[in-house]
Amino acid sequence: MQRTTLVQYIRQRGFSTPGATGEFTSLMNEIIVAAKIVSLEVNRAGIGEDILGLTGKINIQGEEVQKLDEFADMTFTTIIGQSGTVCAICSEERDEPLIVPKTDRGKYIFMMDPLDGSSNIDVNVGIGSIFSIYRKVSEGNEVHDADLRQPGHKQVAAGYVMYGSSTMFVLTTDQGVHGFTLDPSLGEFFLSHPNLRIPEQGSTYSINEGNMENWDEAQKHLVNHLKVSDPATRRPYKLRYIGTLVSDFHRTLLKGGIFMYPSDKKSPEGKLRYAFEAAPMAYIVEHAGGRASTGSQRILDIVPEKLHQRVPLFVGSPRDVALAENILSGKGRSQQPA
Ligand code: P6P
Repeated sequence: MQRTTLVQYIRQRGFSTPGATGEFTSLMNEIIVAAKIVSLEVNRAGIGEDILGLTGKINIQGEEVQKLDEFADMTFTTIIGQSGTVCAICSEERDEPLIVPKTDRGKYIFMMDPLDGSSNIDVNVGIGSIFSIYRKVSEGNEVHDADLRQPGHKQVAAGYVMYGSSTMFVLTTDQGVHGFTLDPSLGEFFLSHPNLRIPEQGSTYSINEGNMENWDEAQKHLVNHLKVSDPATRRPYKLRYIGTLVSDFHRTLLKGGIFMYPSDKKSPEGKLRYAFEAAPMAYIVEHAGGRASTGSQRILDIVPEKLHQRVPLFVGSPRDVALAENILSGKGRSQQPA
């Protein structure tokens, strides 16, 4: 049986895109190389060289930087920075954007969370890389703020690499959401999950209930509503929470349900970063028929005010996210017994 590789898929997409110059194809191929290198390092972490553990540094998010965080950030930055396809690289791990030297600039902006789920690295739980690609919008060769603070609906592509029981590369451009699984014996990603579509409604909710005392009353009401038994609405929902966005999102994408990281007293703007986590996941889920909001506003409509802006995130099956918005707005509370 003919098995399509990710490289072949990208090339075929390029051929079928009017006016394509090949620059996007080149950029995607560099992302694939970086993903394979990080996957290799993640999968042999703990064997031989000392790649696990902390670097002793704190990043702009105020989080302890793991050695694998730094490795992933350097790998993606170096490979993509030299590709001649991007003019700026923004990373969750870096305070400031990296502006590519004029001689190496291309027309794309690359945003990434190089290694998401750091707290799970040393305990061998799923982690991942998240990326997002925009076109430069300002005139001329200089990179401006407007290029780095675009609303999520301006993305031209978004995806993630999940370093789990197998390494998966999930990608959306403007032609559906597709999953590719790495065959380590060949070092190639093969199409394994074509045309992913999220179920209209799921039966799981995903949230860190350890934060409950910090939630507002509407959030508490929403989670309690999901726990009440009502077979007609598939309740009670099951709780699934891994603590790595890529893993919790991937399960939600395949099985349906809702992932929530609301704002709370501890994180008044929410914890997750707009450019590096919420916007790419929102772009992917909408292309798979799902929905993503802050609980009241569509994620992809937000114009970020700063590079590391955080937002609340409710993402998943359209019916589940709509129910959450309904209850959070207070409208749904009267009809929905807790
Ligand atoms: P908490 C990982 O650190 C991360 O950025 C996301 O991958 C994940 O969804 C979230 O934070 C987990 O946060 O507060 O539950 O540990």
